[in-house]
Amino acid sequence: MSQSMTRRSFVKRGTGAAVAAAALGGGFVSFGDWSTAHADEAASAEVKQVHSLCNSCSSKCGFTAHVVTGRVRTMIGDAEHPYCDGTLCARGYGYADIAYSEDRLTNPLKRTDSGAFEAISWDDAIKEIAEKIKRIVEDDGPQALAMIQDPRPSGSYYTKRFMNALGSANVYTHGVACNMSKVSGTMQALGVGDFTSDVANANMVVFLGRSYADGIRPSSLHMLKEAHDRGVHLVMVDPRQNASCLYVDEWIPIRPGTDLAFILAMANVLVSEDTYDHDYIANYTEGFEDWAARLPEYTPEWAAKITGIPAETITRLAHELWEAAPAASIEQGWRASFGCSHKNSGETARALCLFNTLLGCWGAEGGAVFYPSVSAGKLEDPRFAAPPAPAEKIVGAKEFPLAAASMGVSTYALQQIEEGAVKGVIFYQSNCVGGYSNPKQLDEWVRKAELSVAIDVQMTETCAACQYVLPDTSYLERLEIPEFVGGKVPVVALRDRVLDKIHPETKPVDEIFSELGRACGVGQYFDFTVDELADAQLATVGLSLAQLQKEGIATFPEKAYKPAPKTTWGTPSKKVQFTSEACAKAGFTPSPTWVEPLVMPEEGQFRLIGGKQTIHTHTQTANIASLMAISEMYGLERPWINADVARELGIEDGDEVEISSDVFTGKTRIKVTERIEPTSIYLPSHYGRMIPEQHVSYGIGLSQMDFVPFHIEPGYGGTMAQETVVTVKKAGE
Ligand SMILES: Nc1nc2c(c(=O)[nH]1)N[C@H]1C(S)=C(S)[C@@H](COP(=O)(O)OP(=O)(O)OC[C@H]3O[C@@H](n4cnc5c(=O)[nH]c(N)nc54)[C@H](O)[C@@H]3O)O[C@H]1N2
Ligand SMILES: Nc1nc2c(c(=O)[nH]1)N[C@H]1C(S)=C(S)[C@@H](COP(=O)(O)OP(=O)(O)OC[C@H]3O[C@@H](n4cnc5c(=O)[nH]c(N)nc54)[C@H](O)[C@@H]3O)O[C@H]1N2
Ligand code: SF4
Ligand SMILES: [Mo]
Repeated sequence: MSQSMTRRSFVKRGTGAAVAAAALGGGFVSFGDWSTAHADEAASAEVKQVHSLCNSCSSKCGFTAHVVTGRVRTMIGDAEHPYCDGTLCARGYGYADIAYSEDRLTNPLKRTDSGAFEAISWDDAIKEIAEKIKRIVEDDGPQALAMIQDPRPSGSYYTKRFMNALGSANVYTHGVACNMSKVSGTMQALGVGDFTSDVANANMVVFLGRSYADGIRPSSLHMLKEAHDRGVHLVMVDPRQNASCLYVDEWIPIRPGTDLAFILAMANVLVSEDTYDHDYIANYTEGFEDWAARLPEYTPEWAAKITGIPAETITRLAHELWEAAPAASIEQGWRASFGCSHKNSGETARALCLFNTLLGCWGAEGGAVFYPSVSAGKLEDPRFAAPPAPAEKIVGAKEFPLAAASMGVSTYALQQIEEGAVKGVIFYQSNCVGGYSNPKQLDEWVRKAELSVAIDVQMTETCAACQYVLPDTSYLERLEIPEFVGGKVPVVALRDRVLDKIHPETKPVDEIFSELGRACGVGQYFDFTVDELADAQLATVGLSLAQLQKEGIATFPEKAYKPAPKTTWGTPSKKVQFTSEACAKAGFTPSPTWVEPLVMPEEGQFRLIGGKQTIHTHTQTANIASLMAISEMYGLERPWINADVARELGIEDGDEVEISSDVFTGKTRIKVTERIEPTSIYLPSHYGRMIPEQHVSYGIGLSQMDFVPFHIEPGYGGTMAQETVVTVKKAGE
């Protein structure tokens, strides 16, 4: 940003509200070198303000983009957006560069017999893909098709509509490699997938590896800081001293994969000492006696041996939580311990919910709460009528009965290509091959499919495995359907067209699936534009598209959260379920007990763990030059090893090391630190991209998933991303 510009603030928000460029305030990322190079041009040009939603991670924060001569100059986070809370994170700014990336896909591509990709026309691409889809549906039925997509507003809607129109139930998300086991375990206990720890108002919160300062959602991080400033007792139980530890009182190192033992032992302390919320248990729960009878063997001493946390610390934390209750909880986490990492992730999530039940914290101020949300009502216009519900359940539902059907076991669906049950697969905004399980294995299966299509903005591991690659517009160039977001005050917000289309041969998701739908003979379900659909959905909540485009975000204050104890639940019994018939049928005990991780590191071995870094998202930001420059400046791609262990192995900070698992060996520089417990190696999640067309990210660092064999968490369907052990030695020795 040019320093010579006069600064004053905008007084009015509104699409198209044109103000002088001199009005720009603030200044952060470069958005390339454009701003300085074009400062004079900008000074005389008009600034257009457009409200939209970030696409750099699933939080989809709201912002107002300031556009000058067709380029994004700055973005201001929406104060009312429940996830953004007025601030975007570094990734939100950095990822805006994707629109102008030199590595953008600009034409449909088809893999030729030689293995190289060549450009083809949209007409040919749609025709050829539709022919293959029709043939698969005719010969093998619609369940032989699978769609894997990242849950974003238009993507979720159009991919599901397209698949259901063909008769297929097989719409998958990235859940297997994210939070599916957590959602599924929580469903078994509570009949709902998520809750929120009211950190700001709590007396005490224990985090099991959920790091608000690494796995960023701005509002959560603000809440953590606020709680810390207020003196809330915050405890981080994590193999690493992660970045959130800046704001907590205690870091308690734990051996990864053992959180379930820690929870069971704390539950045992409370139940054996008769310190739990008897009234709540008596009135609003079912099956408590079953759990109470199973807990005695899980003593703090037993758990200490497994977790590495001293028995007295486990006992003390249980006592402190009870004293702080009901304004206390174990935070529900997102990915690491419960989401998808271990053989016991789903059961860890279930036990966590039951432990919180002992505290009587559901719905209590400072406890664990459920924020309201609003959704679009039924659309009367017959053009929007939903296709009939598919006759069968999503492939994988039988084999993984506890897996949330709204997410599905995508990796199992790909495995079914080998078995011949799945013949065609389409990826929308998903780098499944690069990150959902072992990439080599997934690549092999995708290449065997009769039809494989990836819709993306740049070449990726997933695109490289497919026959057809279709170029989407970037998120800054398309309107999507409204996004309803739950929160203290629920809102609806909109991704809008911030920029005109940059590459003429790219198409937004709504057009791609509408055209494919027509070519596949189900065009009657796509007889509307995205603008019409968005307007119709908004009309059901008393708004219009034009209004939301002008305002950017609409709040529903009449639906605002009011603290009240939660006494009815979405389970079959309408109570918190200490026992679950479905879990018992899937081979677990009716109430949760200890489940060994699949592998445990022995002498000389380490569990390879992952974790987010503040400035990157999964695999998608590694190719953003401004963000990767920060990684390179600070050596962020380096794995971490415990300092004492490194000394024993003769490894020094910055040494090149060789890391090996059963399925992969890789070399990289290492970071030696006191901030990790001795049985773990931490590999930041975002590196090791091996796609030459990604000019920035290619070949930097290692990818965690390469080290993990293909396997699936029993019952729950998670990818078991941390069920692998590795050895480490100095390279060349
Ligand atoms: N910067 C950034 N923010 C993001 C994302 C991103 O890619 N980048 N992605 C978003 C998404 S989709 C998600 S799912 C969330 C993920 O957010 P988190 O759930 O916070 O995810 P992770 O970073 O995987 O893990 C958090 C911590 O768990 C620790 N950990 C690893 N294994 C264990 C274990 O067995 N037990 C315990 N107790 N701790 C363990 C790690 O050291 C790490 O510090 O972040 C969201 N926000
Ligand atoms: N190696 C590795 N694997 C991981 C993770 C990790 O951090 N590292 N994180 C795990 C977690 S928590 C999750 S939630 C999942 C996330 O898994 P995904 O949702 O698959 O996320 P990404 O790996 O970032 O891949 C997103 C893909 O979408 C593309 N994309 C971006 N914008 C657009 C767009 O506007 N249109 C289209 N069509 N495509 C677009 C990107 O280029 C990228 O290929 O991955 C899991 N697996
Ligand atoms: S948390 Fe950051 S990357 Fe994610 S949507 Fe918000 S601003 Fe974008
Ligand atoms: Mo995730």
